[in-house]
Amino acid sequence: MANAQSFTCPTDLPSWKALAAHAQQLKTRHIKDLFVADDARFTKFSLELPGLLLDYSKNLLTDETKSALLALAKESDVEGWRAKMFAGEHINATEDRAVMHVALRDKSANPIMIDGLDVRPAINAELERMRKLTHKVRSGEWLGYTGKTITDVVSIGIGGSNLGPLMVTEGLNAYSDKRLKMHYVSNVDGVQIAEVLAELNPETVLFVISSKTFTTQETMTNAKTAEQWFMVVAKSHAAIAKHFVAVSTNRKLVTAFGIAEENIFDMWDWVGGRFSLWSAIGLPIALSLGYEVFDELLQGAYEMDQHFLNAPLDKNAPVMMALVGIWNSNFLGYPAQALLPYDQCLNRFPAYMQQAEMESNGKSVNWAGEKLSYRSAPLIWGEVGINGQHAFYQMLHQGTDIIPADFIGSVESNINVPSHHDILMANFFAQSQALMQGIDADQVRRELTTKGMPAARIEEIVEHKVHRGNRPTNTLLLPRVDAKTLGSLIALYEHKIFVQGIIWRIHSFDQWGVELGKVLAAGIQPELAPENAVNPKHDASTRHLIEFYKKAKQL
Ligand code: G6Q
Repeated sequence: MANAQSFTCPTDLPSWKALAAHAQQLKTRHIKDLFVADDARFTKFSLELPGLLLDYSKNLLTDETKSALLALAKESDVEGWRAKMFAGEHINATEDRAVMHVALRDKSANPIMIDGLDVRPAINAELERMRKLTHKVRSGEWLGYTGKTITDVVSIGIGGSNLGPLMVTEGLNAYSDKRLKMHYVSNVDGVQIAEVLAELNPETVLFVISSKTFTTQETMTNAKTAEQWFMVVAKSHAAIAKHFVAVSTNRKLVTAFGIAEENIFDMWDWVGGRFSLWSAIGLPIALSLGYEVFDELLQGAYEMDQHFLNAPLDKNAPVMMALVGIWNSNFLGYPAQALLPYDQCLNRFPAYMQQAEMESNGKSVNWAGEKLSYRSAPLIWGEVGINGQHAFYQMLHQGTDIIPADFIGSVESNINVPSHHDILMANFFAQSQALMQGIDADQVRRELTTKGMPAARIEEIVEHKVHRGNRPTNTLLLPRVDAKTLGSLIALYEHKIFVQGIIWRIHSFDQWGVELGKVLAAGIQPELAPENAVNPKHDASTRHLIEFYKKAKQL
């Protein structure tokens, strides 16, 4: 297995030790003073790529920090591991798999070798099948069992088989011709599917069942409910072929479910669920926006892959974002990381990236299974920034914890409503400035005095109005949120996650932490039936909760 070789714990690396000592000095400094001291700060700590500006100058870092962070990347052999990932080595060691979502968007003509096999023909074949299906459905050529065209698509899947397509279709809605109405069902709470089905006609709906394993309980339950709803009206199993398609690695189970062979889209075990929107899991994206738009998304991601592969580390956006994140979390001790898009099209981006980062890097043992003595993924959370300003920004500005944030905005809005975008962007620029600069007591006093407030009253409230600032942010500016820039943005974060996982020496591509709860739920489920007893071996809390639930249900 690829990671089982000996490795140096990051805390033993000279660069880590240097960074730890350096952090003690820098903690006494203020970012605004670093700007005063260095006219070239923005130029030094920003990167301009085609379609993306990354400004990381509003972080508490200097030239010395940057050099030491780059040394950390070198000493951690980020470049070597990057080469291994792109070469299809089994870097997902606990599952003994390659990690090759990059293959899905590789626009070169070169062979892509995984386990001794060129997978390019298989990838291209699936893309071509996606293109054809998309064309047929969108053009009206694909007819339902009563000869009507498809008007609605219901995508059933959860986690990695849901969040990506949902985020992208919602985000790029401005590019949709609205020929098909999209619906997403992920929750096993029947409320969601019931509400979706209530407004649909079985004759004009296409269900896309997306599940890499085709065993996920939530997805299978929703798929069965959809099938039953459909059969009540259609009454013919043959009709299913015109209304159900599936995306999975598990053809056997999909066929057993009753979905026609020709309606099964393949994916592969070397694509992790949370990195799978580039595969046929992205079918709802293509159906909603057209295959060409999906292809643009792939193109954008491919361009970021090429940048990640080829740019020197100090000019490499994913690498620099990863290093700045590590600096903030491991050396300055900040416990979380906010994602704050100032573009409605990125509404779901924080939720999507929350899964990508926290499921990948929320681990507490290293490659050798030893307990980490340092933090891995910080808490990743966020919300559209302008809404956040009226909700949780209070804590970002004045709370006891410092929460570094990524501000993501665009030069042009996808829908130009006069005057709105500049108002939005004025807030975008102002908030990261405010977080960095803050406002001290003397400034507050001056402002309140100018407003005519009596001195005694000023002294009562001055400390409450002080913003200490020194709160780090990155700013990412896109020309606009279109398929290509969104593809690049997602890939940027994917590679950031990869780099951080390598430096932390953790397995980023497994997710064993989601298993235990599933196993326990399977044991509890039969206990919820009235005729069955609650397991007396449960802890007292769980036992009482289940008993309370069962009793209340029978009232
Ligand atoms: C992603 C995770 C997880 C997964 C879902 C759905 O990396 O593994 O979110 O995508 O549990 O799994 P299936 O696609 O197998 O239904």
